[in-house]
Amino acid sequence: MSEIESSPDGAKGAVNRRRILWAAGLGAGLAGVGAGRVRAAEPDPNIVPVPEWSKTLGAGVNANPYGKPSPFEKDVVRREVTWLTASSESSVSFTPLYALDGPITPNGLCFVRHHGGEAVIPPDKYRLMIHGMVDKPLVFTLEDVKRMPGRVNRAYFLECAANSGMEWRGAQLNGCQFTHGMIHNVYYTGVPLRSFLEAAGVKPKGKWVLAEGADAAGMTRSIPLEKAMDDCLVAFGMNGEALRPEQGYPVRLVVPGWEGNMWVKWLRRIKVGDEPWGQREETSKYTDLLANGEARRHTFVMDAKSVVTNPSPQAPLLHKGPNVLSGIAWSGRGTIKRVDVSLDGGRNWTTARIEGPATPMAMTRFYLDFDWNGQELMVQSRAMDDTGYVQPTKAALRKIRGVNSIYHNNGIQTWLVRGNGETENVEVG
Ligand SMILES: Nc1nc2c(c(=O)[nH]1)N[C@H]1C(S)=C(S)[C@@H](COP(=O)(O)O)O[C@H]1N2
Ligand SMILES: [Mo]
Repeated sequence: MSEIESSPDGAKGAVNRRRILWAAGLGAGLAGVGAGRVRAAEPDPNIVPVPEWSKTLGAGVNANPYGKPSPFEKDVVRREVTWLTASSESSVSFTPLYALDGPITPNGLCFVRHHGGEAVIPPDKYRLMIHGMVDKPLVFTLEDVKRMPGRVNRAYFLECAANSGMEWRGAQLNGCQFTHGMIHNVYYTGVPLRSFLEAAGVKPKGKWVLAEGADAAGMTRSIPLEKAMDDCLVAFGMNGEALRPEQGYPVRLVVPGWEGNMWVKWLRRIKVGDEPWGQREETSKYTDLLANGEARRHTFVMDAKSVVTNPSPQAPLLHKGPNVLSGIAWSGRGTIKRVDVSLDGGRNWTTARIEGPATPMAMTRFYLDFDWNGQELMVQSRAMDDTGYVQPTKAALRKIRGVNSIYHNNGIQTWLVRGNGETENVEVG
């Protein structure tokens, strides 16, 4: 199958992907969009005998007190790209987007990004401090956090600003797990941050908050008070259970639509101040150097973006005839309104079917049923949100941002599907 199977870190040999010119390889007769008929095997009871697994009793109801995926799904796991970072305590593992469906990411497969490894916090020792320019500094236990009135459940995507960051200078990593896998989308249970700030009483001079984590990195970010009072959450649950340790157990900050770095895990304190603090993660990191030498900073919002997850390099096309193309789209500015798909490198577009909830700042699933007769395809998707923003091409993005950037690459992705179904990360020029 794909080379990802043989090299678990995915990327070796994927460097310098072939740059495909606009018209290259595109003959006449592109795939007809629309469903054909799936041909199933003739029903002959003699060739479908009672299978082995029907002849003995299976395992009991509590063989796994905490359930696990089927052993046949053992390859559906987070993966690292080992050459990307020097140590795994300050690194990232990627969501296996190619093997997932629907809009929600399972807890055990949410990508993980640490700067100082995972903090282990006994829940009875947990404390959240609200201080700085407030009338009354407060300290909350975990029980206090859970007793706050106004608890909510909200699905939001979290995307690291560096997602697709390795692709700024050209197609590089061969799989949507690696090009787009620094994203997850879960249901958070938590309390609006506003409630904590109001309890402490923000002084009129307070305009920013500093959020700090209790991990060895002590990660800190400045957040405008307006955002903190708007939709940020102090979250303790994900997809109906406690936060996973790697996602910040017992409490993390949720900053809807804004870059993942601001979603401080193992949240320890919120300090109110009158200006941003200029921490490492908002100066030397998470700024983008433009071609003219100026740096874009405080680029908080994640713009609309999408990617086709099937087919993709780790999920090649296996059958001619009817196929289901699938992908995800999201926008930090609002709700995904429409996703268009091209099978010919951006010449012709068909509107995909959005399926399942499309809510503000959450991941949205789309499908396109299409027929494949074995010809080469150049698969792309283009997201639009309810502000009217349209996901740009990579060429358009480079025109404004140059190629020095790491962060905020939301350009349109292209997958080349070859005649044998194998799929590769390419760019149309
Ligand atoms: N305390 C703390 N919070 C943190 C980080 C960290 O290293 N320490 N990493 C940040 C970054 S860069 C991202 S992209 C997200 C990743 O969240 P996840 O690990 O749940 O995917 O958490 C953010 N919050
Ligand atoms: Mo990040």
